[in-house]
Amino acid sequence: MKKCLLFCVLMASCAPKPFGPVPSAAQLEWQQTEYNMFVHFGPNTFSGLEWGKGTEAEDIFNPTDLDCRQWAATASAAGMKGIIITAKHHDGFCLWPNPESTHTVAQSSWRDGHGDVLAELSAACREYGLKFGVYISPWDKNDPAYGTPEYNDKYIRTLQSVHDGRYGKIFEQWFDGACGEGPTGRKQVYDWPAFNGTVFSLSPDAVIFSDVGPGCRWVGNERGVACETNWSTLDVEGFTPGRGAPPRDTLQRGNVFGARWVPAEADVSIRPGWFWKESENARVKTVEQLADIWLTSVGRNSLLLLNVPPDTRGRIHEIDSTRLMEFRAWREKVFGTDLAEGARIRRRSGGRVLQIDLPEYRRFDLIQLQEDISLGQRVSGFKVQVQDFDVALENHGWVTIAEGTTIGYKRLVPCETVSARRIRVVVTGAKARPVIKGFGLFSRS
Ligand code: FUL
Repeated sequence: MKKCLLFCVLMASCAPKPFGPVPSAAQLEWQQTEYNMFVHFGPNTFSGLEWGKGTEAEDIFNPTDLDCRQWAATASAAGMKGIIITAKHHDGFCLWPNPESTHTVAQSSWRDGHGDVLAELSAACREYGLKFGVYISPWDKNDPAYGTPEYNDKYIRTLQSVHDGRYGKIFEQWFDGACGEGPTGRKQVYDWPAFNGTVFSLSPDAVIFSDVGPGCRWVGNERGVACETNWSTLDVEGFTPGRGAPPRDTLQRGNVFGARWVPAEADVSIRPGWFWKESENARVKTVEQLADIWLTSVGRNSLLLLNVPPDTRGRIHEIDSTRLMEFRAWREKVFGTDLAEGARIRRRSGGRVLQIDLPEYRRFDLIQLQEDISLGQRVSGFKVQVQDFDVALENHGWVTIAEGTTIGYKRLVPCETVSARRIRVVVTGAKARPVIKGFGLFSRS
């Protein structure tokens, strides 16, 4: 009994402790979703504009066959875990009957003013087991109060009308940083502490997106490309979303010793624009383009938020949904078989070396590494080597096939096709004792 207790105490004292900023439970769950659907839908779907003017008549919003269950079924079949919708874009039009606004579905003749897209989508997400999130643009080109302190109060009540529980749990609140002129030519000074505080008071588990978080950060471009070095930590002191955000290269990389856990989210559209346009039907991204995006986003410690805009019927177009299924098939082909399956994995040198012995020679061209981020992000450099006595006699035959910097939640490292039986990961730099908890090998051919 005593021995057993001593063993437990020893094990506990050897177990790695958290180092630096760590994710909250909500951020961890968010990161594990990996791949979510972004939905841009509103007056722009019907006008063909990317940024509406705010003066559009409410009747312009008139989907002929809205089917949020089709969106949810598509997202689920595509392997996504959640949907985030533009409940309000910069034109100010609200897809729900927001009592704070006179520019909403309630003023349109769509469904005689009784429609509520958020109600339909949140119900569809529940039915399909998806998370539900909202983009509520602070920039409002319609509201006459925009540019005055009164607008901040109205905007807070707007947030409350979505986060008050009527649409169920909201997993992500998307705050776009754009801050242009309102209908009177004035710009707004946003009250970010009050906006964030409102969301947290009603949806304590929501991950808040903005240029600087606090839940997750913009990746610094709209191409779906994080930097190879991508820290989930960021210094946010002195920065505000929109005006005065950190430089874009910082957003792509994070800060190595950043004080807060603010992981990257890569938002990118499956089409050239964010809103649906018939003229872009032939320009939906190819599977090859989506595969590249997967490697540069999810494969570089970022979440992928892929925009799939519904058309004027209010349905995801057949071209887009077919492409999503083809892309899923590609991921299943590549990631469906982990060639490291059955390997004997040994940790050496205080976790700095991971030695992998496969049951036989196997061919691969993609290596997957994962840190246990619940303890913080630690690794700043690594090498992947294979043992080949025929090629190199020095260094016990270890030949480097890939090198990298950060790992984080997930890192996918492409390499030349190699056939190997003994592999090792050597951590060449780390802020604290490395805790690599995932290793995989895949073949893209
Ligand atoms: C940007 C917006 O201005 C675009 O219209 C789009 O919503 C994109 C996701 O964010 O900042």
